[in-house]
Amino acid sequence: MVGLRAEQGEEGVVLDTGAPRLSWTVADAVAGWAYDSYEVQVLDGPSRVVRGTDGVLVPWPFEPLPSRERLCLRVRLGSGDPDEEGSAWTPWSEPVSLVVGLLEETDWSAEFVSPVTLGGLDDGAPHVFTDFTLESAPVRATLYLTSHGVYEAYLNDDRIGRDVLTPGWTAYERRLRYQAHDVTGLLRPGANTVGALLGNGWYRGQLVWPGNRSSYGDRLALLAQLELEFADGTRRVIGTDPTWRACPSPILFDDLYDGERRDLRRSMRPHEYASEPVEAVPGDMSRLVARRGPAVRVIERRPALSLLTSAAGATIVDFGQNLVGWVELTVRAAAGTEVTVRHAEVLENGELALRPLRSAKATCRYVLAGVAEEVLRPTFTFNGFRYAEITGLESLRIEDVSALVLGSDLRRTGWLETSDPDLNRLHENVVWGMRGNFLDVPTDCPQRDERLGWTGDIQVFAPTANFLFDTSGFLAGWLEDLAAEQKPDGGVPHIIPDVLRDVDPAAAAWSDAAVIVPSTLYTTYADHGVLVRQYASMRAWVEKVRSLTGPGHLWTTGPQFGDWLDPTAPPDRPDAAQADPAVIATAYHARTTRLLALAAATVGHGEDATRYGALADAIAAAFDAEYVDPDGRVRSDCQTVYALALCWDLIADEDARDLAGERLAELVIGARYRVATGFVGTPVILDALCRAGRADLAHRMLTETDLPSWLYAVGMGATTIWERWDSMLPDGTVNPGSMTSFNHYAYGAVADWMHRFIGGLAPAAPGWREVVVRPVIGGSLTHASAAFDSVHGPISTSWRRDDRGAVRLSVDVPYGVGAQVWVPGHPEPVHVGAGRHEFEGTALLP
Ligand code: RAM
Repeated sequence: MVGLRAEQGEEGVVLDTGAPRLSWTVADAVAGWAYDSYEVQVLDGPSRVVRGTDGVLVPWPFEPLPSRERLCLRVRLGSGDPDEEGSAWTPWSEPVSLVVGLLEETDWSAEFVSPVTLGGLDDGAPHVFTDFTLESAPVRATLYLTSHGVYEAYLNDDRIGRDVLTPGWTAYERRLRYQAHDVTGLLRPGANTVGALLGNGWYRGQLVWPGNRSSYGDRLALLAQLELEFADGTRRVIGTDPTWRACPSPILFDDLYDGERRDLRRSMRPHEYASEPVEAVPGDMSRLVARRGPAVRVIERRPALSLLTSAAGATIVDFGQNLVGWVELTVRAAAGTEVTVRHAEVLENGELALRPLRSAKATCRYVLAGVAEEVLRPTFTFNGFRYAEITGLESLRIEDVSALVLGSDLRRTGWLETSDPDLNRLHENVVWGMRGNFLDVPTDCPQRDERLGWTGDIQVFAPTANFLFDTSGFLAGWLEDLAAEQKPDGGVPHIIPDVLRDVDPAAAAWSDAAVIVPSTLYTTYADHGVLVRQYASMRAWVEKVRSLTGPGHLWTTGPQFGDWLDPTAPPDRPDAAQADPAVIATAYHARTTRLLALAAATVGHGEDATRYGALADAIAAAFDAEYVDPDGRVRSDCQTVYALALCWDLIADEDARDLAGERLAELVIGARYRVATGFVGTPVILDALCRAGRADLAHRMLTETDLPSWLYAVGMGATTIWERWDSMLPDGTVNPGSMTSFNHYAYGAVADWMHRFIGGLAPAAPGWREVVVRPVIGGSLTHASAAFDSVHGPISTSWRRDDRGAVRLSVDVPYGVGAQVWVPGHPEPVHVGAGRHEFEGTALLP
């Protein structure tokens, strides 16, 4: 069984290229079977046999396709000439359909249009529309559209598609995504109306700090192009131009941070309002790109768990899960009734804890029309919440409330299950942290007046993210924004898209995302194209740091975020860490330069590979000489600096390295297994303990429940990963610091360790072509299983140990992947290929 996909294979995405790369997986291959050729066939079109043994992102085997082309494609695999007798070919894959987007600027005849008097900064969302008449229904109709601001599009009374908050957020000045929808079924002979509501979104709403608006411009605008094809072969294009009109809508106010106000007495139909003309506004068409990853959608509907009464007597709904999205209410009440929904992640003293939201009002208000049953939910905002306070209704039934979970509609690819329910909850919290913060951009948090693409956060979380969900398109697109926002001297902004607009951004671990994130993508998806595209950006960043360090290679200048939110830092000094920022910065410089050298070798820049390899050696040597004592002491002597030095091979002398490992163990034991790391140390601390030969301590630390620890939050009822180890204090009050989110994924980076060391699944070659199966069986765990849906197909492990330490391990490997299996208790690995493999061993740890 062969499964084919084109590019990232995301649902509902038109291709931004006429030469899509193809990939396939092979399921149920008979042992010993292999192919040396593949045949790609366009249904009702040409077919090509190509020699090749790899099915990951192979080049398009035909002439490049033009804009708007659609076709169906299938593949089969085998050896020899498929037409010759005796040749062994698989059956054809299921066909896959491709649609090419608008590749050329000249494909667009529409222009950006904006209302003239409506839709001002303090107005509600305008509706921009046009009417047209059709003599007959078209055989095909495609609507391409995007906006300055966010839009929700309609054809007649039908909402178009399921995507929300489109076109999402990119570096708008340089990259603006458009969407394409097949709307054939929505058109009818006679009168039709097409249009879209426009909200402020990221373009014009608040961003970064309270009251900061219009980061990209102060006029909302729509670009829409409806292309119709009729049975007689004629075509017609209806595009936004100054003949379109604008009118008000039921949305009176909208802002991502503050929420939305809707008057349901007002119509959604443009003809029920007086309308005004629109005018064309400038809009650079060369910025328009098709999206790479999936759109934001409602990805789950969750019923309310319980209704509570707040200390002041208001109704509070508990959804049982901290999540990101909308509250949906079904109500029956008199016209003019005003219903208010406020959101919070936690309760404090029986009320919504609103302080962590800072200035974000996170409030949705509705004035009811008074019809039999009204469904209330917003459009142009989102909230991070577990609790919602609902006021204005005389009564509320629990079955009338649900939470609609919003997020980029990523495909789940990774799972882990253990015998410890607390670890399972921790892992589930990481998954929820990712769901909520992968909302078009990888954000730090989803609830307060921030919600920004902080580079440091995604840099540490990327390996975990790449395992849990298919991030190949999502992060590849975000990296294009990073490169687009990079400064001419190579400086990398601390948030992407960059609305902070620092003049000279360069912070270790944050700006290093420019090199580290593409490297993690290559490891996970073997997408050579990402490295090729990002290479100049990666190199420019390393060169920027080189200019800061000078010939001594030590990066001692600031400002630096350092080991952000180290647990010993006072609540309002998140940067006041134990780790010396120069030690961190220099370690990162070494790490990133090493990754650049590897990338250079991969994309065929041989000279750079040699040069940056030597530079990485020199930086490591400078680190060693300056920051490491012969007795293995690393400057500032705390968990984080040992973790970096050990994980990134920054101590050359073996004895010194062993002593550093011992010192780390001593620090961890001295801290009674509690975490003493911030954003930088946390992702590597358990790996470092394993490198120091103390996997026992890694297990012990992971299962510690006292503050600060991962399981402290679990014990406090957390359902997501918190920004601080103690976002909620042991007495149930909220940390007084001005940054206290309950949904920040950075500390969730530990899940990557859990996948590799508890699940025992680690990639050992790009695209997981090689995998190391090496669960470290210990602590209180009696069984665990992990699964990863790789580009070659599903890989999984499962182990169980009995009371006497006997372990049974099973491993499933797909075609195209080789696994190095370390059976517990055996000194040497076993190498296996496709199939299911069972092993018996003995537990390594008590
Ligand atoms: C905070 C963010 C983020 C962090 C930066 C430095 O405001 O929440 O997590 O990366 O600061």
